[in-house]
Amino acid sequence: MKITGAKIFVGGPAKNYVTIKIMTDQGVYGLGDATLNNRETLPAAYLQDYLIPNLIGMDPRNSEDIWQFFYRGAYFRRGPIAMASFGAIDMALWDIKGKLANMPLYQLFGGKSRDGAMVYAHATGTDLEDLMDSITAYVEQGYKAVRVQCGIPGMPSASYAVPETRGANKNYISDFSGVRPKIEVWDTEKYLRFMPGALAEIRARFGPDLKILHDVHHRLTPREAAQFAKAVEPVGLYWLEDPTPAEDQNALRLLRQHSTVPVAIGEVFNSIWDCNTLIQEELIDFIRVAVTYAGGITHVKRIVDLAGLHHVKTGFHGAPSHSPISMAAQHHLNAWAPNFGIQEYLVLGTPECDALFPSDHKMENGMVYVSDAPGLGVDFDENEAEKYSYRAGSHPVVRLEDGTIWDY
Ligand code: GCO
Ligand code: MG
Repeated sequence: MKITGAKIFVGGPAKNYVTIKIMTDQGVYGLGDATLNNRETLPAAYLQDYLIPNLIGMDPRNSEDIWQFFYRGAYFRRGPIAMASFGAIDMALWDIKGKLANMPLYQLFGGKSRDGAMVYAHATGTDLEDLMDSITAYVEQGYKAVRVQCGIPGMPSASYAVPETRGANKNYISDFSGVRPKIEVWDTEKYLRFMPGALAEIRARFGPDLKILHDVHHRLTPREAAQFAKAVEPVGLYWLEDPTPAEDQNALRLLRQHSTVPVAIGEVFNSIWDCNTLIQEELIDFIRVAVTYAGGITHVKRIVDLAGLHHVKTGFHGAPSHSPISMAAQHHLNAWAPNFGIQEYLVLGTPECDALFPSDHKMENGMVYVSDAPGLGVDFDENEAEKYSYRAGSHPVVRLEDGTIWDY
């Protein structure tokens, strides 16, 4: 069996997705997602210029060997662009494998460990009351877990994932006004004064059962993160996400010495080597990698197995940055993983998105039920894809009030 060709599509209804379709001499094709948010043209070029010409003629069933060929063969290993590109090919090869076996992917991993996988939604508010309304709406839809982000009093601009005006829906994933980012202003002291009390009020309002998550988005120093984690301990958070910049593996040691709050990290990690120390030293509770830019199913499965040895559960990244193709790959891993924790899930479910990526993975009452179709269980409509093209976008850049650059 041979790979005969592959096509790349960049674009989408609400944001740019990078989709690969790999064709074979037996008519079976596979789909992969190489979306690297706000840098989408880069994995597309890596795939187009180097990886696809090498793929042609290879046996698509040898997904492990193909992964090793590209990873080791690159010499300059890791990094989000390369790993997103390898990841997309890997997903597509698993999709082909599942279709050849006539089985949904979770069967090839070891079958189902659960019926449905719990997901969390994103609640956000300009102020605490606005946020309470947003949480209520999700609770009423049946969600068991909600990530909560709130505007900080006195902060000169909206902070991470928080809209400018009440009830608005902020697209903080991409600002499509071009490659020049918007500037957001941040003040750690105001955040540290306000947020622990706000989280306590949310717990008091919604009672003990709601799983409350909060994302610090890498903005605290290790000492500040330890202080924050200690302060929010009585809230009983499901997790505290990215309290410190993710490159600094030492940072979490100090937090661990001061608090038992569960820590989630890893959405910017690309490799098992980025989380090896954190997992083996049991400094984290949830690993947040995504199958897209952490090298696909083959590599993420290794991370999941390593994590399982150290009581670390999964909490895969699922911001709208990812297309329904990589989300489908994660639904299959979530159905199987013995150490599954939770899945971040934002309903892309617009008619345009469903038309571009038809699938029958189901979301009901805050749980995802994986599709039983062979392979990934998601398709890609090339005619629909012709409606969309690449639009340049960017993440905001954060500055302190005196102008100093800070972490987004
Ligand atoms: C999350 C993330 C995202 C990122 C986004 C960047 O927890 O969902 O922090 O919201 O900001 O993926 O592109
Ligand atoms: Mg995050």
